[in-house]
Order: sequence, then C-alpha cells, then structure tokens
Amino acid sequence: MAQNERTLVIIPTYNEKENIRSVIELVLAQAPSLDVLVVDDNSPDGTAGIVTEIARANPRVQLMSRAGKLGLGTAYIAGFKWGLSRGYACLVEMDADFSHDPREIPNMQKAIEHADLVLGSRYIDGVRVVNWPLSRLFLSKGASYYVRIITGLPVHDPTGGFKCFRRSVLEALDLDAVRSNGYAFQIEMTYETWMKGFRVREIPITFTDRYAGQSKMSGHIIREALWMVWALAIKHGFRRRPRVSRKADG
Ligand SMILES: Nc1nc2c(ncn2[C@@H]2O[C@H](COP(=O)(O)OP(=O)(O)OP(=O)(O)O)[C@@H](O)[C@H]2O)c(=O)[nH]1
Ligand SMILES: [Mg+2]
Repeated sequence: MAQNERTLVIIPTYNEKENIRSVIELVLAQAPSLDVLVVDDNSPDGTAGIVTEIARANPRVQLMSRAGKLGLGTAYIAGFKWGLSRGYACLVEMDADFSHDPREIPNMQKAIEHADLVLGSRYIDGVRVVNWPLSRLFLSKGASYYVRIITGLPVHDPTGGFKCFRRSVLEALDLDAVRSNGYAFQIEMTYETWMKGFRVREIPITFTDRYAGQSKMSGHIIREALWMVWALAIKHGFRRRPRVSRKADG
C-alpha cells in the first residue's frame, strides 16, 4: 500500500510495560494500513525495551525515545511531526492503557473519509465509561460543559484522547505554538481545528478505566485546562464559530 494511504497510530507511554505489547498487537491486527509509533519518555519501568524488541521484528512498529518525562502534549506533537514527514495520510492518538479500544480504529478510519478530525466520544448517545469513579465522570462531564459554554466548541467530549486527524489538519495548525500538555492539549487541538473550519465529527466509543499501571492524573492537569480554555477564547476574541468552513481534500 502506498505510504500516502497509511495511518499512523501514535501511542505515548510512561510506565506502560503491562500494556504496551498487547496494545500494539491489537492495533496492528485491526487493518494492514496501520503502523504504530510509540513515544516513550524514558519510562523507568523499561517500556522502551519491550517496544525495541517488537520493532526489531516488525517494521510496522517504531519507537521514539525521549530523554525524560516531557508530557503528553509534546509527545503527540513530536509524533505528529514524525508521521507528517513520513507521508502518513491520517494520524491517530491513542492511550496505551486500554482505556481506548483499538477495535474502534476501523470505525475512525471510516468516519474520517467524511471528516477532517474524528473524535472518539464517550458522551454521544448516552454515557459510556466503564469502571470510572463517579468523581472522575463528573470532572470529565463538567469539563465538557465548561469548554462549550466558554468557547462555543460544539462537541460532547472535548477532553477525550482517542482521535484521528487527517494530515491536512496537522499541516494547517501551528504545532510549535501548541502549549498545553494534559487535558488542555486535547481541547486546544480540537478547538483550533474547528476554528480553522475543518469538519470535526464525533463517533461513539466506550472508555474503560485503566486496569494496569499507574494513573498520572493530577491537580496540575486540571488547573492547566481551566485557564487554557479562557486563553483560547481570548486568543480568538470570544468568537463562537469558525470564520470559514472548508472541504477536506480527498
Ligand atoms: N510519552 C509520554 N506519555 C505519557 C506521559 N504522561 C502520560 N503518558 C501516556 O499517555 C497516555 C494517557 O495517560 P494516562 O496516565 O492514562 O492518563 P489518563 O487516562 O488521564 O489517566 P489514567 O488512565 O487514570 O492514568 C498513557 O498511554 C500514558 O502512558 C508523558 O509525560 N510522556
Ligand atoms: Mg488512561
């Protein structure tokens, strides 16, 4: 298959040794058009060693090793640039901890045929989160109302991290200007995409809490999201819809 029809699934990792092998295997099994890039921040648990071993045996798997824990947002930006420079048509963001089910990827590939950014959404057609404490659900749902009220962004799940970008979107965004790293990163990317007039589409996914490994959720991530939403709204002069709408190429 020509490189320009391929999809890169970018998986950032920090201490995911229990999950990484099986998540990679399940991703690759979904479609022959998928490749995997793991962006590991020198995980102390040796995640990178496992990926190196898999990559040695399979050219569809690549590892980007960074020197230390630099955060989720910069891991994705590095992964996007890596994938763009190698000609991938679509780039998928996905967690390593099985919160995101790799079996949804073919649905995303189908949906992106008629969209520029596809969001895996927990909150359309009901609420689909498994094993989350109620406090986490309230936080997440609260965040989506907060984002919509302040920015007008018409999506149900703006903090979700399971998404698929067309390369034209990532080429149009100023990736070096993206500053946020946690939940705010997901909001910022989707908001800027929408503001540029791209077609953003949500598809239903079921989100399952991690069953292995440590959570990295923190108060810092929440505070970053709270102020970043205001920063985005101010940057765009509190405009509540895109100036232009554009058609995707292809
Ligand atoms: N490269 C890199 N990956 C990270 C970093 N922080 C988190 N990750 C990975 O990003 C994905 C999402 O992080 P999670 O810790 O699952 O965040 P979450 O889903 O909000 O919270 P929990 O599932 O409760 O832990 C996982 O694959 C993590 O291993 C980081 O600083 N660098
Ligand atoms: Mg998680």
